[in-house]
Formats: sequence, structure tokens, C-alpha cells
Amino acid sequence: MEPKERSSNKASQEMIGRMAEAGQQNAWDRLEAQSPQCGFGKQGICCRICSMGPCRTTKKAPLGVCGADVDTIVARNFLRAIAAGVSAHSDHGRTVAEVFLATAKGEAPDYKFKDTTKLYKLAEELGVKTKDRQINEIAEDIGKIALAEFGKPEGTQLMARRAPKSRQEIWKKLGITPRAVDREVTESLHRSTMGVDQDYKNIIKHASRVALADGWGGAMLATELQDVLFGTPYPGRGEVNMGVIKSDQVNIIVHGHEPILSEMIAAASQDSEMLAYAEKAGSKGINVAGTCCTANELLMRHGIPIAGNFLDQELVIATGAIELMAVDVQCIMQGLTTVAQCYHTKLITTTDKAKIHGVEHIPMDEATALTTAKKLVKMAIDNYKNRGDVYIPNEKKPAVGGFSFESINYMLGGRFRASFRPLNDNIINGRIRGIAGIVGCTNPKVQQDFTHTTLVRELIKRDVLVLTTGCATIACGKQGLTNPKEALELAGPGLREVCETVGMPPVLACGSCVDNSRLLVSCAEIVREGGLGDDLSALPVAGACLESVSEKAIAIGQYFVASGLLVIFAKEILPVLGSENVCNYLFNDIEKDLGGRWAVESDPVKAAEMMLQHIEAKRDALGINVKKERKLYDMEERRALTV
Ligand code: NFS
Ligand code: SF4
Repeated sequence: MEPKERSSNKASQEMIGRMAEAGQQNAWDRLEAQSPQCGFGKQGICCRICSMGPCRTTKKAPLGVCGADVDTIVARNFLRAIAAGVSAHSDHGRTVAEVFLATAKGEAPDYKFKDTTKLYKLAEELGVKTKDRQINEIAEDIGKIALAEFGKPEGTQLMARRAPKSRQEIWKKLGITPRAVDREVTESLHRSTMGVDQDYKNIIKHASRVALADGWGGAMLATELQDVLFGTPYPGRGEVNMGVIKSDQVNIIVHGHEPILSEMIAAASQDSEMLAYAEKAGSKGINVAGTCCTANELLMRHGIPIAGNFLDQELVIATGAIELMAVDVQCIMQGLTTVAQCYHTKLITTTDKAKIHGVEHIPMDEATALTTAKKLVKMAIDNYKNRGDVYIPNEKKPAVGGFSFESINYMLGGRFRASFRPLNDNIINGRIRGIAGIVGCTNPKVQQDFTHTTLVRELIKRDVLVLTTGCATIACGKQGLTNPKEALELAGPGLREVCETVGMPPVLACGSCVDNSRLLVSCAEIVREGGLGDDLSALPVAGACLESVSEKAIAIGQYFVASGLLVIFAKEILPVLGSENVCNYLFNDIEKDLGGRWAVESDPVKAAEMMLQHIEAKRDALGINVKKERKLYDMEERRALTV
């Protein structure tokens, strides 16, 4: 496959070409080597849960040894994938809660509570007393409550109370209000072992519950606590794509997910002692850039540049200009080790949960975080002299990130009368047709970044406001779609007018994948603000992830569906097609239970069409399209309605 077919990003194409010339392998080459991939696995019809298996269902042998049918097998695999995704996000959330608590107790001296306004708000929400108490005392109580959300023996997720009442009622009625994260994950594994839950609808019901424990639980807590610790993001400028790597500076890439690490490395890189040390080494400075979600976190809060998304992680090293790549957890390809060996790049793992065989491990703990970060920065500087030939693609775009729920609220209504009212009003009057969430990964089975960016272009052109997270945000950034100036040119007239009036871009970069919680909270606020129905399922909102990779993406999809929204994945990637019944339930009947549903479509233009149809159908149901229809027949009405 030609580099151009592999990626739609010019910088990535260049690096793919150069790696091929040098005989180095990347994810695309390994995908080719793996092809053809197992058709049973692709359809989700392979079971290796017990030792009577592995079993795979065929026409000739439609049942596993235990008698499990294809519906059970597909649903169980689906549930297990979601539980794994939830465990990843939520374990990240737990780590943040631990650091939060340690900070409150004075056991993590390098971390501070940066957003005390949010801390007070959170205290109020969680019932923590604030009167006559020190910040640290309040924070300690919040930290303890947050930590308990992961493993408390009784009760349901406190954050789920943020959902509209009608939604909470639906969950209650179905018995899927999420309990402690650990409990839901454990129950998922239990139910899906051999001989337990063998009713596909009941299995999928629990898939909703465990996913909700993430979206309205672990991941939401991760976002909230990170905001208090590192600052709630507000719009700020940054740059995206490999051109952010600097030829005359020490380059450090932070890769992974938890800002616990990347925040400290960013701080250490600005330390005057470190800067002087770098200068002595002949470098013009220390350049920290990110890949994957941790990059989104840094851009959101500090404007630190993003070098690339998931599929760029190996390509970035192949520039030859990276002195050190520090990784923590999730989406870190083992393939990095081989690429790093071809260059001087030092690859360092930093958490005991995620070591890579043969890779140097320098554990980061909260008690000595900055000291460890400085050690890593010093290692990078010491490695500068070992740099060989360098090739950095000359591609980068300005980008604006930092769209938290709070910042969207302020942007729309102003700091003193923060409100979603203008957004609701403009959805109601039709200038904005609806909202789309474009989220998730980049998968070598799909031309890199292509579907995300095509979807975004199609949607904003037709006056749909886009909120984006994860690697999709970085894809947009590389193509200038998170640069307000460029994106506004592509927006439809209604959306453009609103964006220009409130000073907001048509594509809002909302952060990493755990920050999908910001999308949920925003949708809940739209319902609360009024005029657009009384439940999330009434909203003209849809989500899509056509390049999904991780189990985390399926977990996100399921909690969006269980929150009442439409979610579209690529047909060949969602591993459920082997069971007609499961498909029929997920794509149709689940809507009767939850108000949301899954759909599959691999073509981004068609997927955009599907999202628009959904949005317009919701508008019709809300009765807010009436005016527009009348406009066609009735001149009187038309005059009266001119805005
Ligand atoms: Ni999300 Fe982040 Fe990217 Fe996908 Fe991986 S980095 S948590 S899983 S690949 S968007
Ligand atoms: Fe086969 Fe049933 Fe065991 Fe799965 S649980 S491997 S279908 S026997």
C-alpha cells in the first residue's frame, strides 16, 4: 500500500515513505503481515473463554462445546471488550484520585490544586462541608469520596446524578444505574465466564451498566479531578503535526494518557537549571510535545504542541530528532521499541502497570514526581549529542484547544452570566442544526485521519456544531479544522454566524478520551437549560468514531448509547456482525429501551448523512422544524419569522 493510501496526513505519508526506504516496520506493515486477519474474530464469533474451546460458530457447528450460541458468544465478547475499556479509563481515574488525595494530605509536594473554584463546586456537589475549612481539608474529603467511587460496597455512582432526571429514571427502571466501577467490571467478567449469562439482551444490558460506570463515573471523575489539580482548560493556542518537532532543540515526547506524568515533564522542561543545562549541551531549548491523549491534555491546559496521534507514535521517532519518549499507560505500541533501536531515542516506561520488555523503566511516583521528571529531562539532554541524521516533515497547523464544559459555558454567556442559553436558542431557531461528537482513534485499516476530518467537514458545512476528543481531535488539528479561522470558512452560514457572534470556533477541541465526559455534561446542561426536550435522547445530537482501535472506544460508544444518543462505528471494525440478533438489538431495538442506538457505516460522507438525518428527525420530534416547513408555503408566516 502506498503511503498516500495509508494516511491522509502529509507528514505521516512522508515518514511512512522514509521508514519503508530504511526498511523499518510500522503498524501498517504489521497489518499487512497479519493479513488476511481471522474472519471469526472480526465478526466476534470466536470464543476462548474456557478450555473446552476455543470454539467458533459456523453453519456446520453453530454451537460451542458448552452449547453457547452465536448470540451469546458475540454479546459476551462485546461485554468483555467494554469492561476492559472501562477498566482502562477508570483505572486512570483512580490514579488521579490517588494523586489528588496525596496532594491534599501533603504527600505529593509537586502537585497543587490549580482550580480552587472548581474544587469548591465539586465539594458542594459531593456534600463536603467548606465553611471554615482549609482547601486541603476539603480536598481530602473530596479525594476520599472520589476514590470510594471505584470500589464502594454499596450505592450508585455519584456523578450519575448529573444526568437529567428522566435519564436517571430510565436507568433505574432498567436496573442499570451504575454502581462502583470495580463491581461493574468484576460482574462483567463473571457474567461472561462459561455457563453464566446466556441471554444476549441481558448481557448487553450489563454492557450498558458497566459503560455508564465509566462515562458517568470513572472517566468523569478523572476529568473533574484533573481540572482541579492541573487547571480547568480554557481556549488557548497551540500547534499540531510533526513540524512541531524542533531540529535545534532537545525534543521530548510524552506519550500515553495520564497528565500526572506529562504535567511534571512539562514543568521540569521549563526549569531554569534544566534550560541552562540544555544550552550547555548545544541545544537552543527543550521542546516537549505530545502524542495521543496525554498530548490533548497538555494542549488543552498549556498550549503545548501535539506531534501526532495514535498511528504517528512510531513515525515521530523515525524523524531521528527525538531524544526521549516517556510513556505511561494505554495505546503505547510495543513496536516503538524496534523503531527506537534504529535511532538514538531513549524510550522510557514510567508506571509499574505498564512495562515493556527490554525498555528502561523509571517509575514515577507522586512523592518525588518533579525529581523524576527532571531526571528524565536530563537524560534527554544528555542524549542530544547522540543524534544522527534528522528529517522533520515541515507540516504543522495552528490549533485552538481548551473547550471544557466551563469554558463553553463562559464563552456562550460571558463570565458573569455563564449559560448555555445562546446555544439552545440557536439550535431551536435552526442556525445550528445540532451537535456531533467526533471521537476516537486512528486505525491502520482505515486511511489515517480521513474519516474524522471528512465527517467534520461534512457536518460543519451543514451547520452542525462539532465537539471532538481523542485522536480524532488531533486528526482535525493536523488539517486546520481546530483552527477557528480555517474552520469558519468551511462552516455553513448559520453555524458561522453564531460562532462569529459568540467568538467560538465551529469545531471544539474538548480534550482526551476520558474528557468525553465533558460532552455528556454539556448535553445534560442543554437539557437543563430547556426548550429541547427533557431527556438526552430528545436532543439533536449524534456521535461517530469510524477509526476505532481500542476497547475504550467501544466503552465510550456504549455509554453514549446508554445515555440516549446515536453512535456510528465503521462496519468492518465493530466486532458484532456475526450475530444477526445482537446486530438487530444494537442497531434497532435497543432504542426502545434506552433511546439511543448503534449504527455501522464506513463511508464518512454516508455516516455524516446518517447523523444529519438523525439530527433532523430529532428536530422534527421536538417540533422545532415547524417554522422552516411553513416558510415554504406561507408568505405571511415567512415575513413574521424572518430573523
Ligand atoms: Ni482514546 Fe487515547 Fe487515541 Fe484511541 Fe488511544 S490515544 S484514550 S483509545 S488511540 S483515541
Ligand atoms: Fe467454547 Fe463455551 Fe468454552 Fe466458549 S465458553 S470456549 S463457547 S465451550
